[in-house]
Amino acid sequence: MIESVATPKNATPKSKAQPSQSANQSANQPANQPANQSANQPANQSGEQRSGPEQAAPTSQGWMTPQARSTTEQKASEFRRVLEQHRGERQLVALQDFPDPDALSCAWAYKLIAQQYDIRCDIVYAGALSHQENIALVRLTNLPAQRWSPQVLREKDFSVYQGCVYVDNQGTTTQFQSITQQARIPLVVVIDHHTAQGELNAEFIDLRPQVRATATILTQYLQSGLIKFDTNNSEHVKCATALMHGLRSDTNRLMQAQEEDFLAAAYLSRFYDTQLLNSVLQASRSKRVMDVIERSLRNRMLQNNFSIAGVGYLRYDDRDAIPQAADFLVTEENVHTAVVYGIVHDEDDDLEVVIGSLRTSKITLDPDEFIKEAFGQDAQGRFFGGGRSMAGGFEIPMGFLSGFNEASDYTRMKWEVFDAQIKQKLLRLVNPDDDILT
Ligand SMILES: [Mn+2]
Repeated sequence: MIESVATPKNATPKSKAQPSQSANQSANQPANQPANQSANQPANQSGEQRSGPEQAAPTSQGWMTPQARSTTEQKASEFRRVLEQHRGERQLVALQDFPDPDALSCAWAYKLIAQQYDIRCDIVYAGALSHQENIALVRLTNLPAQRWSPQVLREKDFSVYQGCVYVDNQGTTTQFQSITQQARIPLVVVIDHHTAQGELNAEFIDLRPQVRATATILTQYLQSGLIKFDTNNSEHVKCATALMHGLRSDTNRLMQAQEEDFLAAAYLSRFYDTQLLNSVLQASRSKRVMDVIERSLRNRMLQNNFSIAGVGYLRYDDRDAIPQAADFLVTEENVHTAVVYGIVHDEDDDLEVVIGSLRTSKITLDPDEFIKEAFGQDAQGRFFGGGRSMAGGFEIPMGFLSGFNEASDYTRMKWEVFDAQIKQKLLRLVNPDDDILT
């Protein structure tokens, strides 16, 4: 675990806004928290000013674009029906192996919605909470997510679950996909904003690739009345804060937000705790993460407005240093796209995997397409990665070459081979004309 997370000292109400480092986003601009906003005065005065829930509901619906409203209305009634059919069951909400704030907060919102149907949810991830803000988010809000290590996974009895749920992913980025398939746990719900990653066999699917954050979708469900948030309920306030963080984090602090994301944020502003959010955003980076960022800076190669950097080996718990380094490299003048990758070593399982992140500010570059095109598919026809608007990631298993070797020459050689291979694949797209010239 990264040791540097927000301490209670950082979390004092008096602390002023610091430069924000949204979990997946660049980190060089202030968080712009209005100074006069106070967590103790949520904007929700509807209780006093209006006369009852039957009038509050249409107001909430008003916080949506007409298109979002019709999608949400249609989806919400389908969602209700599915939840009703699964009343009293126990479900596994599987997050990607390295969950981000959008995923964590949406899983929590789903859990709260499902609770109303007496559905008990366990929110689980198999990898690690790597980003300092994600650790702070989980600790400071008591977010009910559990890490199941490879050992726990081997010993768990999955027969207690009647259903599996993916939020902010489609199973392709979680080890739980194969496990739940083997255990024959039916896939009940998928809610995501990534582009379709293949055939999905779920009872309820809400895929909206045009939406910038899954938190926007879940917030629209809240607005449609699937659960009524209450500012006097601290769990609701914390979940709304987590959703606000997820939404901001996936939209580069709302800079890439679209109308419906802003409207969702506006709705959440009635409930969320600004001071709590501020504490999460103030989590500092560990030295090891800083070292990876330094390596990326030193090793970067600039070509055709791309910045490409291999950072060598890093520990499993520091995996999130890679997207943070990419966030940083893309801020350089004349750079529109940054790709950072390294070999992540998992000591628990003595496994190694190449992990990479792409960040782009170029509107015409589709990260999903770029990564699929650059790295292609594995023997089973699965892509090594994909993306959403402005960001993408990839994971390439090292197979037979995986595992620690004491000979430093061998370790160096192995890195050089992977480094050269990844560069070659990327440069084919960065310099498309080279193929013709040589
Ligand atoms: Mn997301």
